Parts: sequence; C-alpha cells; structure tokens
Amino acid sequence: MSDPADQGFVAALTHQLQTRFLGKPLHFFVTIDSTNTYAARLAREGVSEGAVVIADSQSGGKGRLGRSWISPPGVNLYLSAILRPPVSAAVVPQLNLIAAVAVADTIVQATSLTPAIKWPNDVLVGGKKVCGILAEMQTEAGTLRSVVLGIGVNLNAPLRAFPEELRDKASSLFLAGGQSVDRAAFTTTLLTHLEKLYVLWLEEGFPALRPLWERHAAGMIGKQITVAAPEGMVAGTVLGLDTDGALLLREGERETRRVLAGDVTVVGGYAQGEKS
Ligand code: BT5
Repeated sequence: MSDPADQGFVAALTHQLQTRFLGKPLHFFVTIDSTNTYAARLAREGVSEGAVVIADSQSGGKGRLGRSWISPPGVNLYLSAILRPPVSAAVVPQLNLIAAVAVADTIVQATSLTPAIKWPNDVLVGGKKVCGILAEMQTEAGTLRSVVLGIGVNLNAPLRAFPEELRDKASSLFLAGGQSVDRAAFTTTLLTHLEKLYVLWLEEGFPALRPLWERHAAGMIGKQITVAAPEGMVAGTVLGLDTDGALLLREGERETRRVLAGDVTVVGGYAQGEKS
C-alpha cells in the first residue's frame, strides 16, 4: 500500500468494523484484476466464511455475462465476500437480492438519497446505476462449496470517471447528492447490514427478506418492463417477487410468469428522483 489515502481507508475500516464474521479477515489491494477472481481463488484454497477482499481499483472488474465493471482508483468501493451457506446452488441467486437490500439500506443510512433496487442486481439513484452485484459460486461434484458475493458501489466517482456511453446510465452517490461519502464508514455500514441480512436469510429463508427487498423496489412494482432473459425477451407488468426471489410478471390479462434471470428495462425508465 503506497497511497496514504488507502492506508487511511483500510486503517479506519479495520478500526470501525464490529461485525461477527464478515470482513474477518480483510484482504486489501491497491490494484487487482478483479476482487471476485481473487476471492474465488481464496475460496478454493479453503479460506473461512466471512473473508472479504477489497481493492482500491480493478484492472479487470467483472460484470455479469462477460461484461466489465469500470473501477477507477481512489473513489469507489469494490468488495467481494466469501460465504459458505449450507444451501443448494438453486437459491444462490437470492444473495444478489440480499446484497441489493444491504446496499440500499446503507445508502439510506449514509446519505440523504433514495435508492431504488432494480431486479436482480442493480441499485439505482435518480434512475442511474450506482451499484452492481455479481454472485459467483464454486461447486464440487454438484455440491455448493462457496459463494463469492461481489459488490461494486460508485461512491465518489466524478463524471469523467465514466466512459461517455455510460454517462446517462451510471452515476455515483457524490454525483447524485453533491456530497462526498466516507469510504470506510460506508463499507463498515454495508458489511454490518450484509451480515445481519445474511444471517436472517440463513435462519428464516428468503420470505423474511422479501418485504425488505420490495420496500426498496417500489419504483419497479406495477411498472411495465421488458426482460432479456436466457429463454428470450419477456414483457409484462411487475407484480413483485415470488417467495424464492423470482420476479413475478403479469403477462396479458391473467397470466403470471416467473423470471429467474435476465436484464430488465423499465419501459419509459425510472422517473428521476422516484421514491423507492
Ligand atoms: C453488474 O453486472 O452490475 C455486476 C458488477 C459487479 C462489480 C463488482 S466490483 C467488486 C467485484 N469484483 C468484480 O470483478 N466484480 C464485482 P451487469 O449487470 O452485467 O452490469 C454491467 C454493466 O454495467 C456494464 O456493461 C456497463 O454497462 C455498466 N457499468 C460498468 N461499470 C459500471 C460502473 N462502475 N457503474 C455503473 N455502471 C457500470
């Protein structure tokens, strides 16, 4: 670690963190290809649940489906947590939703902004993406061994940090609210919320999380959306979440359809400043 700003961030984070297991230990890098890739390696090597990898910048930050995550230095949060939930691989996508709730709760606590969750893995502010989540699992002979839960949050990125083509779709908490966000305090709050929600999920299952998710996703409910799903394009009105986290859509007059994965577009977009 050469940059004193990074040292301040890590020292403050280590000092403030009072979680039971999440962030213990913390692995910090000034720069890395992808915190998810490194965390997956640690997971394969047998690191215990709760280890967290944080980088100041990523040279190959990953999105879903081979897409990339813009990860400039000094301004944002790039974090991957190693979890070992005793669940089947089928419910792992629920961790995306849990992380989105944790991020939205943290934004509410740390800023005066109103976040909105966009299923399955985005958190928006003012209709623009400020956070992306990437849950990747490691299995062995069909059994789930670990999950790497990657979270990227644009905290203080200035507009010039985003390539031109992203500027009308992406934002940071600083750009949206006009105030810079303390990275260590934000990360501490996020890990605290994430640990609490994860434990609730382990103890009570997804139904306990569903109302928390829906509270931050009110901007989507009742909206007409299209989803680029693995099975093709799907269109309908959002009814909410099923008990397992699948998105429930109304198609036509009566038909209800479950969507398990995909990229959502809200027809007409999220209204600017919409309450979630
Ligand atoms: C995601 O993918 O949103 C998941 C992003 C996960 C990033 C974290 S950072 C820590 C950890 N380590 C990693 O390597 N990854 C995780 P997806 O839904 O596929 O969205 C990707 C798309 O979002 C890109 O194709 C761009 O259009 C847009 N995008 C890229 N960088 C962005 C940024 N910094 N802020 C907002 N949008 C961005």
